[in-house]
Amino acid sequence: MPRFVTLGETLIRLSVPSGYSLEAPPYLNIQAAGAESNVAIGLARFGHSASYLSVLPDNDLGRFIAGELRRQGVDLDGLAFVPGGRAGLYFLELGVAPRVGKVIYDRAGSAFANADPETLKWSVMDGATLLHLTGITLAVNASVALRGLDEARRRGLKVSFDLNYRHKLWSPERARDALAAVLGRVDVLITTLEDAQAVLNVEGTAEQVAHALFETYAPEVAVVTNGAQGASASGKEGAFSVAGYELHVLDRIGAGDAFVAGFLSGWLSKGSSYGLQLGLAMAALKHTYYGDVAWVNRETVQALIDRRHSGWR
Ligand code: KDG
Repeated sequence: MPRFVTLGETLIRLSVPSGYSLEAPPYLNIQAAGAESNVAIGLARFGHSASYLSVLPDNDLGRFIAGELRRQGVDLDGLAFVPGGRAGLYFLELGVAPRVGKVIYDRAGSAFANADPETLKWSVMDGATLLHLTGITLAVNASVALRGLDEARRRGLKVSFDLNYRHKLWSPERARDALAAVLGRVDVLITTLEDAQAVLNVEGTAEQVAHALFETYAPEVAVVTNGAQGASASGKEGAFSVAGYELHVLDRIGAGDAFVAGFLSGWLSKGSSYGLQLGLAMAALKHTYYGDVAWVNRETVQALIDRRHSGWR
């Protein structure tokens, strides 16, 4: 069985109920949320061994985040608690078509952003199969992200990287400069079509962009998601595309991470085409839950895939 490690920052997500404005929240719902911890949760819910490498403040909020990850089955041996720091926050107003959602970050100076790479418990990667991280971590603490890449490479882990561009963290130009040190060193390169265009200036359909990324950066596989349209992969095994699902969107935050968890699980067991199927089913189900977590497991994801194959869409 593969063992996964993900590296990143978990924030506290404070969301106004759907249909309300952040200017007048009747109350705020509190959850632990972060791209890489969402992936660890997805993998753990699939029955995989998933460890989370991060830094949290040694206070009640840090322990709240750790508790949420623990109850999802994520291994926390890679968590370092530091005194005196703070947890990053984000405030969220969910979009309902045609109104787009709104995110306000309050994360400057967080324990993770300020962390010295020496603080992290890199040895949790010993004997693991794959490290996953994203462009968010590169934006928030580049020294930690780059050290993570080195530590994974040194131990012979595969590395998966989701570009995950966040315009509130940095400009496309700054992201492109930082990504130059990363994209040629990963085995699985994942991005949305939109981010590939905006940040990497690669134009075309999802199939064409996946092929271009595979040719340019030579990962084992490049994966491009295109919202409800589906996703494409191009790699050593060949090129594959799978259509997305018709879905009802309650909350899209975390859907990309759900896709990544499904893709990595499927790709490592049966290759890219299965990875795309699991990833898209997992992401579709995530849209139907409030919060960053896809409350699914292997059986519910497989049941959705089977229903589609029996003619339902
Ligand atoms: O993918 C979902 C994340 O973007 C969200 O939970 C917040 O991790 C987050 C971030 O740093 O933006």
